[in-house]
Amino acid sequence: MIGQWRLRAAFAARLSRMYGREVPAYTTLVDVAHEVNEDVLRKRGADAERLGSIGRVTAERHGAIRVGTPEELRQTARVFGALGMRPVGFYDLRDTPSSALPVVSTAFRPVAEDELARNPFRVFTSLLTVDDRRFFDADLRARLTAFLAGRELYPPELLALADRAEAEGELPDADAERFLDLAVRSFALSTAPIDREWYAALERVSAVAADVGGVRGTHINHLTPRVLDIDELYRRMTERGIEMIDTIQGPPRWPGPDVLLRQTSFRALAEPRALRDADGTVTRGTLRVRFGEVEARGIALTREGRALYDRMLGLVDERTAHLTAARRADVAREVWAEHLPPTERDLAVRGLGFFTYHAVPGRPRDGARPPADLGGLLDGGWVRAEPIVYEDFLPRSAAGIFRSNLGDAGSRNGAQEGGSYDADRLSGALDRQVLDPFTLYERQRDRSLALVPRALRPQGVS
Ligand code: OOG
Ligand code: NI
Repeated sequence: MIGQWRLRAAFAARLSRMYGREVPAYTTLVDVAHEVNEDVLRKRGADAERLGSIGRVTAERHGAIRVGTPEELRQTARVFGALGMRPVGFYDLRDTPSSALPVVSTAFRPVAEDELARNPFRVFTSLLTVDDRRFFDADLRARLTAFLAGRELYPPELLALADRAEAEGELPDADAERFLDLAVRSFALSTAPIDREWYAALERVSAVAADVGGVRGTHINHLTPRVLDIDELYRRMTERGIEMIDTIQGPPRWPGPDVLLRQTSFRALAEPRALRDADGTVTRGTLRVRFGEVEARGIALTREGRALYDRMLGLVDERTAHLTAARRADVAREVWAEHLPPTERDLAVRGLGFFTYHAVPGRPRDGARPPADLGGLLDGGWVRAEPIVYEDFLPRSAAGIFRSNLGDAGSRNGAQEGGSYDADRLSGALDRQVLDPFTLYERQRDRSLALVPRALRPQGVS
């Protein structure tokens, strides 16, 4: 029998091998990420593993896919449900300035601590908002709806195996093999010819719409390994002659603790695709859609910490409105130094970062009473704080990654109403609850905190 986490780990590894064959520069990215991780481990020792064991970090990947309809999204949830992955977080990218991104998104990922430690594979999954009138007029919407209704992303046999794996938590070896084979193949780039005119009609609205609604299947759009020093990785990739996008998205490099998520990518490469002309002839052309991304993960921020992060981004925007992109990083470092505490201890005490808390063995001593406040407990060595790693995504970084890899900005009709979309509506479309990431981190922290008072109670006192 193969249990869910082994299925998940095997799926992530096979998907990574397949993507490496499809997009060879991705293999270079993975190799360089591993080299950097080994160097960081040598230099920093145990400290390098503060946000995850090297085993976890080496295997860690996230992928991104895009689907066209709620039904396709529900089927996707069944496939990932088999791997112990649940929808977490809601991201609405439709208002992104200067690029047409007609999608709302969630990420499928494991949620339990031990499952994340075993293999944290996650997939950022975007749903095309076909009924958003700012992007699609009545005619295009009707054609798109008809096109999407006529395709099948996953074979029924795969979905049946997925339902069994989800319900039973495991599959017999032979079924597991079949499931993995069908699942990985569902995310390969399709060789079916693309209708050139249809693809172009969608591309005029949005390159993302064309990537979703212009083809007969879905595919991995990018895969992302995790790296322990993203600035060093950026340098080494550039040295190897691979053209990277011009920034690292997210927080700047700074001397304090890593928080949230920093990401960068190499530019989408021209891939050969079969294109069909109006007269039926099929020719080979190329499309630039798929790329490789890399990320460094930091400490999860509380709601207050996240509000501070968003405020800091706003401040950086204000101060850099007239400056070059290169100066932006310097200004961001200044803003960070002004606002974000420079130590894990202060992130914890000011309630900005998520940690789990653990009574230090050896306490209580001499019947002394522990201090009542978190700062006192940490400073007096009564309690140790372990950072909780950020497992989710950042909407602005996601928009930046989408945007930097689109050839054309597309178009949006500002005179139309987009219609509101939120986590509840996405839960309805999915028929599964979209979980709130903050709640998950809070529960993890609170479970650890609940054990502390008992462990610290002076002996003999009950
Ligand atoms: C998803 C972009 C978002 C990330 O890491 O923020 C993303 C996409 O391009 O489909 O993957
Ligand atoms: Ni990504």
